[in-house]
Order: sequence, then structure tokens, then C-alpha cells
Amino acid sequence: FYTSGRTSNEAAFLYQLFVRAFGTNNLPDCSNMCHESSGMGLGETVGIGKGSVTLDDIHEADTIIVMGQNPGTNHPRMLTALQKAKKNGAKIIAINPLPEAGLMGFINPKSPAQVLSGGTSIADLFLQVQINGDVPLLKAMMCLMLEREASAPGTVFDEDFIGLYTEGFDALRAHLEAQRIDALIEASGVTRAELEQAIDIILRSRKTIVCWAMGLTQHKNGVGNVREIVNFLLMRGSIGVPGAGTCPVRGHSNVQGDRTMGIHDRPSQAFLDRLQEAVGFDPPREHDFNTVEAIQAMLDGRAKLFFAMGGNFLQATPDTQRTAEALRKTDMIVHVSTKLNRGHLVHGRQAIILPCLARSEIDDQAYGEQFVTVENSMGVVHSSRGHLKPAHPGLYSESSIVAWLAEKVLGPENPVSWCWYIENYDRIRDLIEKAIPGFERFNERVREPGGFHLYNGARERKFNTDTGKAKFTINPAPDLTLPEGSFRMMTIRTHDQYNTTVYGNDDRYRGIRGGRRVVFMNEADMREAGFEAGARVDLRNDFGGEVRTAPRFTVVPYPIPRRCVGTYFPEANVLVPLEHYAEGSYTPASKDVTVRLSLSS
Ligand SMILES: Nc1nc2c(c(=O)[nH]1)N[C@H]1C(S)=C(S)[C@@H](COP(=O)(O)OP(=O)(O)OC[C@H]3O[C@@H](n4cnc5c(=O)[nH]c(N)nc54)[C@H](O)[C@@H]3O)O[C@H]1N2
Ligand SMILES: Nc1nc2c(c(=O)[nH]1)N[C@H]1C(S)=C(S)[C@@H](COP(=O)(O)OP(=O)(O)OC[C@H]3O[C@@H](n4cnc5c(=O)[nH]c(N)nc54)[C@H](O)[C@@H]3O)O[C@H]1N2
Ligand SMILES: [Mo]
Repeated sequence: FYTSGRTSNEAAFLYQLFVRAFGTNNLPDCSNMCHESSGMGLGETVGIGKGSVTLDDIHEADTIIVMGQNPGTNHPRMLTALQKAKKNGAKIIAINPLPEAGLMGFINPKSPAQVLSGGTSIADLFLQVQINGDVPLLKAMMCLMLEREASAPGTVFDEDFIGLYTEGFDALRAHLEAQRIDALIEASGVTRAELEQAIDIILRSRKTIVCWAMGLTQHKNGVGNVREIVNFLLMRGSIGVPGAGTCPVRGHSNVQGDRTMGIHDRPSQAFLDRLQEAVGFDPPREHDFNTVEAIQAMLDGRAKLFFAMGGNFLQATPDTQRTAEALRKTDMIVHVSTKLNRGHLVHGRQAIILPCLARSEIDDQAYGEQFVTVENSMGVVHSSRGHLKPAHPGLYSESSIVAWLAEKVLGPENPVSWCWYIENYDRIRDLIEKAIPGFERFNERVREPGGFHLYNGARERKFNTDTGKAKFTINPAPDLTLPEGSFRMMTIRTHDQYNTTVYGNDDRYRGIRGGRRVVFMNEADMREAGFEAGARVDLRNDFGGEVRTAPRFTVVPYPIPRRCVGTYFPEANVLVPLEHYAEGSYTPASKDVTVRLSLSS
């Protein structure tokens, strides 16, 4: 039972309830491929798997570090917040293998090579990290901060905060002291002088926020990346005070809310206990398949039915050929979708598509027009109401589809009166209030303008870990050696797509027109390999002795670090091995895939 991240709180809550009443926690979701590494890295260290900052914090910050994120294309509204912060005196540091136009403030669609050279930039400092060089970079920065502390004791670390609220600092300090700074700096791809400049900016005050997205989570060490960010913030006491904290920037409009509602293959026992109390049946307790495990289970016949609440599982997941094979092995595939996509074409013995209302459409039920609720990246729950006439009078809402399905599948013995809930979504919200902490007076508070903030312990320095303290952790730097002739490939989004929905063939801020099968490459690497600009090449990955190829990509010279290349998702997903995922979170490591390039025949 897969979920994409657009499903409302109400539909998601009913859906997970149905799935659990049916008898399984098999609830993989797009989060598994997205911010799972963030949820895990933050949960273990600061006790909550969500970011700690609010929009006001961003406006008040003195330093904002934007790592592994391309807000110009993917979070354009965030640029407004960054601009406001800058007006208030904030400095912005971009850490990215690419000089992304939205951050560098230079938008000339015709000339990517000029990106570095002009325009007013949002970023005050650009650190051109190599792909997956973030752990070495952060470690090197922390080592240099140790040096600064040694020469001016009491100026760098927040000893009071560290002593009162955290544990593990001495072990981390010892670990950092044993590092070879030069090796870390070399692995990061930036220079010592640049790191010193970054530290000068950061040390101006404790009000530092780190924002990040897929450039950090989709790595083998994705969880480690997030834990290093936490180390860095904790050292300075830059969490739980105004203008400081963690900011994983999310994707789908309700991916965070879906998790809060219980779309989770590994639910906590506390969540299940409360659910049991609220609804009167005993949900299954054992953990189940995430996205990667679901594909493996379909491949070897342990899963026979695939049900998707939205999304495009075929194209969003890694190893497209194998995922297709997995889906074809099932007995039945059911999609609840707002529009058709290629994923609908690859199915098992039976295929059912249930078209549903989009959130922009009027949802009329027995008690009249309904609204739904969602939760944003900052933990604000607010309402969302459709205004458009439905595309067809026969379309049902996601909540109705779930309720009817539950009623039929579970039969009259099931204690939940499914169809009664959908007459009036206030009833679903009352049930959510009973089952999920933080939703007290849900129906009342969500009707207030702007909605309400969910409680966030980290924001108040209440760290809900097993010891009640925030934790420093030690995270090994990844081995970044590449086999001779290989490259490190990241798969990224263009301006003209929303995940697997491609609206056009341009990527205007990167100067690409009329095609998506392109590979960004450093000019020196091109010369060495003998590729001209515009050359056609085949990409190949040999993970686990299996050959995966993506033929006929056009080479584009680009200011990207040596031995790093970039391609677009989903075209390059055929190259991402299913078994190549983040340790702990199982997020496919689609930002660091080892590939070889050869001229197409
Ligand atoms: N228009 C549009 N908006 C979207 C989406 C969309 O497809 N289109 N998708 C939505 C979703 S679901 C999500 S999750 C977000 C995704 O938002 P982003 O994470 O911004 O999306 P990506 O294109 O994957 O970009 C990743 C960025 O990380 C950088 N990067 C890659 N590898 C590394 C690395 O090793 N280290 C560092 N420091 N940086 C690296 C890339 O150069 C790129 O700038 O956007 C959301 N918004
Ligand atoms: N290589 C590589 N792979 C990636 C990524 C990457 O950066 N690189 N990014 C990953 C990330 S961050 C994510 S979030 C996933 C995205 O994975 P998914 O969420 O599975 O993919 P989408 O393309 O967002 O799904 C779009 C489809 O959802 C349906 N849909 C849209 N809105 C609604 C709605 O309101 N209700 C219902 N029921 N259906 C709806 C439509 O049919 C549409 O075609 O992809 C991941 N895959
Ligand atoms: Mo995402």
C-alpha cells in the first residue's frame, strides 16, 4: 500500500487505518525515497524527525546554509524568505556541486558557462563541494572550528548548551582531533581558504540555520550527512533559539503530514497504542516493507498486490527495469490517481485505475462541501479547499474511495463505521484528534486563519531521545575513491518537471533546451575522455556484476567538479541499483551512482 505525498491528512489517516485493519504495516511511501534520511538522522539525535525552524526563524537568521538543494527551481517561494533574511542582514552560504542559478542570482538561459561570472547573487559564499563530499566538508569545518576555539577559548562552542542539553561531545572532539584535516579538505573538493571564509561568516552569531534537500539525503551515507549537520549546529548551540535550527525542505505538499498521520512502514509502538485506544482494534505490530523492500518482495513473489494512493512508483523508484519486472509479477495493481502516467502501463495480471478528485476540485459530501488539511515543512497544519468544478461528476475523493474499500473488504464485523466518517470530514478530524498527539481541538484550531503549529520539542530544546539529551554522533567519512575511468553521477530535476511529470523539455536556469537526455560534464574531463560538446554517449553502471545501461545521452560542458556528472531523474533511474541505498533509511542513493561513459555506436 504505497502513498505519494499529496494525500490529505484526512485521506491518509483513513488509508493507514484501513491498511492496518486489513492486517499489515506495509505502507511504503515517497518519503522513503525523499527525506527518510532526514527523519532518521534527526529523530536519533534531536528526538524529532522534522525540522525545528519556523518561517520567522528564517527571516531572523544571521547565517543560512543551503546544502544539496536547488530552491530556484524546486522551492521558488523559499527565495522570497531568503531575500527577506538577507535584507535583515543574513549571509547565505550555498554548498552544492553546481552553481545553481536561483542561488547564484545569475539567470542566463543561453550560457551555463557564464553562470559563475555575474549578476547579484543570493549566496554570499559558494562552496563547490564534490558529489557526496559533504561529510568531509562538515568535518573539516568542525576541525577548523576546534582550532579557532583553541586559539580563542570560549568563542566558538556553546559550552553551556553542550553541558546542559547534549551528550557525546567529548567523543566527537576526540574523533575530530584525530582527523587529518588536509585529507578531509581534499575529499570535500573545496579549499581551506573557502572553509575559513565560511567559518568567519558563521561565527558572527549563533543564529545559524541549515537548509537541505535531496543532495544530502539520497546518498549511501544520507543519514550520516544529516547527523553531521546536527553535530555542527549543536556545537554552537544553534538549535531551539530564534533564528537557528534544522530545516529539511520537503517536496510534496503533504509528505510530512502523511507521516504524522501514520503512513509509515515502521510505526512506533506508542503510535500504535494510541491508535488502538482510539479505534478499538489491535493494529499489527511488526514492521514491514519500505519502498526498496517492497520492490524486492514483489520480485521474489512475497507480495502479490500493489496498491498506490497516488504517485508514479514505476518511474520514481530506482532500477526501472527491475521495478517493472517486479510490478509485472503481481496478481493485481490498483492506482488511485488524478492523472494518467506511464506507471499505469506496467502492471500485473489485473490492473485497476480509480480516478479521483484533485485537491483543487470541489469535494461535495452528505454535509456539503468539505475541506481537507495538510502539514507543511515547518509543522504548520492548515486547511485546503478545492474551488474548481470536478473534471467529471463521477469522480470520488480519496477519502471516499478508502472508506468504501474498507467497508467492502473488512465487512460488517469491523468496528469502524467507515462511510459515516466521510459524510463530514470533521468526523475524521475528531478521530485524528483522539489518535494523534498535537491535534487537540483540531476542528476549531484548523479553522483559524493560517492554521496552527504542531508541537516541536527541538524548537524548545526539549530533546525527546531515549536519554532526553541531544546527541553528538560520529559518522565515518565515505570512501570517495572511484574506479579508473568512472564518474560519480547525481540525478536531479529540471525546471520543467514535477518529479515524474514532465511539462516541457527545457531546464531554463541551466541553459538546456529541447531535450532531457543530457549529461553535465566538466570540460577537462571531456577533453580527457575525448568527448566534444554535443557528443552522444551511453552511460553504464556495473553494480553487483549486473550491467545497467542508459543509451544516447548528449554531453553538455558544465561547471561541475571533476569526475562528477549530472543527469535528470527519471531518465537515469535505470542506472540506480536497487541495492544501492542509504544505510539505515533505505533511501535510494540516486545522487551518487558510479557510471562509465562511452561514445554511442
Ligand atoms: N519544480 C519542481 N519543484 C519540486 C519538485 C520538482 O520535481 N519540480 N520536486 C519536489 C520534491 S518531491 C522534492 S523532494 C524537492 C527536491 O528539491 P531538491 O533537492 O532541490 O531537488 P534536486 O533536483 O534533486 O536537487 C538536488 C540539489 O542537490 C545538489 N546535489 C546533488 N548531489 C549533491 C551532493 O552530494 N552534495 C550537495 N551539497 N549537493 C548535491 C544538486 O546539484 C541540486 O542542486 O523539490 C520539490 N519541488
Ligand atoms: N533518480 C531519482 N529518483 C527519485 C528522485 C531523485 O531525485 N532522483 N526523487 C525522489 C523523490 S524526492 C520523490 S518525492 C519521489 C516521487 O515519487 P512519486 O510521488 O511516486 O511520484 P510523482 O511523480 O510525484 O507522482 C505523480 C503522480 O501522482 C498522481 N497524483 C498527483 N496528485 C495526486 C493527488 O492529489 N492524489 C492522487 N491520488 N494522485 C495524485 C498523478 O497520477 C501523477 O502522475 O521520486 C523519487 N525518485
Ligand atoms: Mo521528494
